[in-house]
Amino acid sequence: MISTTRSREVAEALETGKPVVALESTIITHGMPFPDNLAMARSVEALIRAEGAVPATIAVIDGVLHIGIEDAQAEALAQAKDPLKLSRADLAFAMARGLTGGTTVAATMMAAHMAGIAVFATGGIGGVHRGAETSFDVSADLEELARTPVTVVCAGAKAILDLPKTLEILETRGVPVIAFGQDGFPAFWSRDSGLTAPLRLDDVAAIAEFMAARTQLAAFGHGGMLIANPVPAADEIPLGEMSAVIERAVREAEEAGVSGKQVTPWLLARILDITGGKSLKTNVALVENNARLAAQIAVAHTAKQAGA
Ligand code: PSU
Ligand code: MN
Repeated sequence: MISTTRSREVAEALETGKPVVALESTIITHGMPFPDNLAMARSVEALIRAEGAVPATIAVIDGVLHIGIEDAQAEALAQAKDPLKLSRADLAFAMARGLTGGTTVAATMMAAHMAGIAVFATGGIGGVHRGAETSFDVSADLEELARTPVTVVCAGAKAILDLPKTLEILETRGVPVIAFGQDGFPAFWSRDSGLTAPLRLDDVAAIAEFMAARTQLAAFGHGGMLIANPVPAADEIPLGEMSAVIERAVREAEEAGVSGKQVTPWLLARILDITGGKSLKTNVALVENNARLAAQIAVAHTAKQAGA
């Protein structure tokens, strides 16, 4: 038997129609080292509360799918030995086997939608990897965005991916990609990727309007949408500076024969090493920035639903 549980705070918020923001946990288990991962997990929850919304960090702990975790559980996840990285393909597997793992963007979207949560904040989404024409490595995150109606706030996608191909797949699969407050599609550590985002919106009310309009067209079976929120200027590492680091890490991953779901965590850890921790500081800043925006969107979205 599989089981799902909601934290008290999240259950109460959902039952009374308060704004809730989902958070993923692969970023805790595989995206950042301890103790920075734990500090980040705590600070994003605090930022969401400060905006008047309730955070719901999603993870599988001993086979139970948690929608909202307690601080002690975040602490355990942040230090877990060999936790799994759970995407659509293996979420139910971990639950059936009583295992522990962080949920990716794809699996977090599934859980959020099941729980009735419409807004989700993360750092960066997975996408089409460089060399995908031979490796076929395309993240399940893109497929999930195409099918599951959750608004995902991210800082774009990392330039470890093939960004033009990633945007092409999102367009093909009917996923709106909206840059927030600028024309350019942001590239995670960098505010600009050199690519123009397909859509642009400049304020939270306009995003809530767009979400409501899509809900009205639900008969067409819409999936999610992506809000690409550039990292604050004070924290960014310009693309020019990141490019050489990324090239090197991607080359080394190929030489080491890294494949499958190890690719993204391996590259993240390697880039952190090469930049001497500078990339991590930017990573934390952009996740915090996304949590703040996601909370504001959730507040505007619930107000709109309530007819306010
Ligand atoms: N990108 C990041 N940091 C991350 C991830 C992606 O900048 O931690 C994680 C997210 O959980 C994302 C997952 O959903 O990696 C994508 O992995 P894959 O490419 O194997 O689908
Ligand atoms: Mn992959």
